Amino acid sequence: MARILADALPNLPWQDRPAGCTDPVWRYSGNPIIQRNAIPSSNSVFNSAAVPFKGGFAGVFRCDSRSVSMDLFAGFSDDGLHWRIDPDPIRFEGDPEVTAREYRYDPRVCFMDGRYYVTWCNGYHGPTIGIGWTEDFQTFHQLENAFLPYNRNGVLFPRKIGGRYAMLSRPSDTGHTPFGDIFVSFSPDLTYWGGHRYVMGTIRDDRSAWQSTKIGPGPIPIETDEGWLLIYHGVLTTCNGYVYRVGAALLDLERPWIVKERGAWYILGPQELYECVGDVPNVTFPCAALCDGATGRIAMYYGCADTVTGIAFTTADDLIAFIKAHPLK
Ligand code: BMA
Repeated sequence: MARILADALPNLPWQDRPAGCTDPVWRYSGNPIIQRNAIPSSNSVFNSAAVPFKGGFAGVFRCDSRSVSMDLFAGFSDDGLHWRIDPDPIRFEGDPEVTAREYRYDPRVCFMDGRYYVTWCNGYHGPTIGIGWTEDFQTFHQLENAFLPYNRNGVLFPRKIGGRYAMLSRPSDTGHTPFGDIFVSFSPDLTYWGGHRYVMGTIRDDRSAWQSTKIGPGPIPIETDEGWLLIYHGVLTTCNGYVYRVGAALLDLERPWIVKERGAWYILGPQELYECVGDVPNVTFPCAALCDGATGRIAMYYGCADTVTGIAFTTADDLIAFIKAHPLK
């Protein structure tokens, strides 16, 4: 039985696997949990991140506006399912040359050393990775951008590895990026990043075609006794455009550029109407996973068709058994 090396989270949002379901991940029956018009200005609310906070939950949400601008908003929840999102965007304190907003999207939130670190795709003469932190989800401080453009999907590990902070990312281009592999970078101070190592890339043949165009890290990696459980997105180019599915892999705990296991089969993909129909059809895009160290349960938040937010459930055991049963060879 795989063990999640994290605190217990008895109030993790949860539904049991439906009778007869053999999928590794199952959706919440009340999906989507956040509608596109959750705040007065929003056209869509998706690709967002939640963490345990003060006995309940807090999060950072991507709300695209009705002028179709992209920005980040704080939100709070008692149960992880019903959210109150602040109608005003997060204002970051810091060097005005860095905090000046072009656009902000696809946040992740990582709790480390008493702080909630936020990483996101930040417009700075092209997309790069912004980093900030908060202790209360009211005051947010912004640090230097982690990388030069172009990069999307910056995802911190929840502890230092070999004495250094570690972050997965996906170097990209300034457009819709028809390529992309996952790398890991290290930093002594969350400002200067280096020691870049290649983790894993696309599979450009039919061993695993759902991840043939590009891949990118999703939620904060989950530490288990079998390795870092990485949930990631993979993209296929079809005659109707990109299709975003979700996969899983296990990375070495101390050398996280070494892939121990990787599934050939996706774990979740656009199949429900709210995942297939929206502003960008056929997108399931995971950005956060709550986990319970006591039971191994995982609740994953994911954007649906770039329009609404859903939640789905699994366990570390289910995911690891699934990727071992359908390994990439
Ligand atoms: C990516 C990002 C994501 C989005 C995806 C599908 O480039 O914009 O936020 O979910 O495309 O449109």
